[in-house]
Amino acid sequence: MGVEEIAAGISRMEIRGAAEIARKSAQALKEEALDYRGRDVEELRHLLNRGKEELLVSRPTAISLWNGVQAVFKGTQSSMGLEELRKQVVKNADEFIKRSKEAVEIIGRIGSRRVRDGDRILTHCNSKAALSVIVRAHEEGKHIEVFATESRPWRQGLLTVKDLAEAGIGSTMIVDSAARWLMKDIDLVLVGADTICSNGAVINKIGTSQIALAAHESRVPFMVCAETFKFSPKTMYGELVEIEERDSKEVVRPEEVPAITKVLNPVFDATPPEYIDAIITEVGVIPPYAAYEIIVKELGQDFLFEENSTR
Ligand code: RI2
Repeated sequence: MGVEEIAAGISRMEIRGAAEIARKSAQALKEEALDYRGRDVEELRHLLNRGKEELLVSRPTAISLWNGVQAVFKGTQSSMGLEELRKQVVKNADEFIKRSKEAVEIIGRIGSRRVRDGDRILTHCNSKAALSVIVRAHEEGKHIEVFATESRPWRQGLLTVKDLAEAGIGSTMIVDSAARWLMKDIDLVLVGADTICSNGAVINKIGTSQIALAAHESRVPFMVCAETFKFSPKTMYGELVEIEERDSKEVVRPEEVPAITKVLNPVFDATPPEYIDAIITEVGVIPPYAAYEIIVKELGQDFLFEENSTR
């Protein structure tokens, strides 16, 4: 599939999940470079930059997509010849895809140590990073009970209960608004992330912040499972995260509400760091306030300044 088809698939959410959209975007740019049959390095560079812009607008909230695309372009100086540029793009894309998959597995191993035998775990939406922790704990023989929210309006919870069943784990689904009612019976909340800001705030599926609030009220540990490429260098320089609002038809059919009625469909929200007990990454378990360190150490100071110097 070419860049255009991948970008369209991501914006229609046929391709979804913050890590998966980043991997598919890297793959699309790799194929763009491999399929180029011209002999003009500037033409290839133009095609890759055009592809980058198309991919970046497909899902504006998840920084994983931006970090994934940036990783593909790393070290592609303008002095490079055609074959050198092609090789670098392919190498970067392969490395990003490989490391991103390894990261999920490492998060599972590290996160499972925070799951106790007998824990009742609540998860929201469909996060492969959060599921990696849950499945790993199950594989290690821990007796866990898993509750999954439906995650309206896209209902990613249906994917979660299927993923769990495929791993041999039964689970219980609840409607999103039952989360606080259930919290008295929960021992641990595990969710994913689309973007983690430099102040430790976590952008994730709409409803995450309400669950975090309910967990905080009930003293239930609330942990975010996220690869380091979900941390946002842009927020370090003051940029705010755009909260994607999608078509109201994902919430109700037009004929279900009076013409005078509006329907709002924001699909992400922000959870402040004070409601987050830990962020489980592939480089370790960190407090949300260590997000700044992760951004600088994992993405590199020079890279940050370079990106912002072109503003
Ligand atoms: P992984 C998803 O967004 C959910 O918000 C999920 O928590 C997050 O991406 C991270 O998912 P959407 O694609 O990368 O369902 O952990 O809108 O799979």
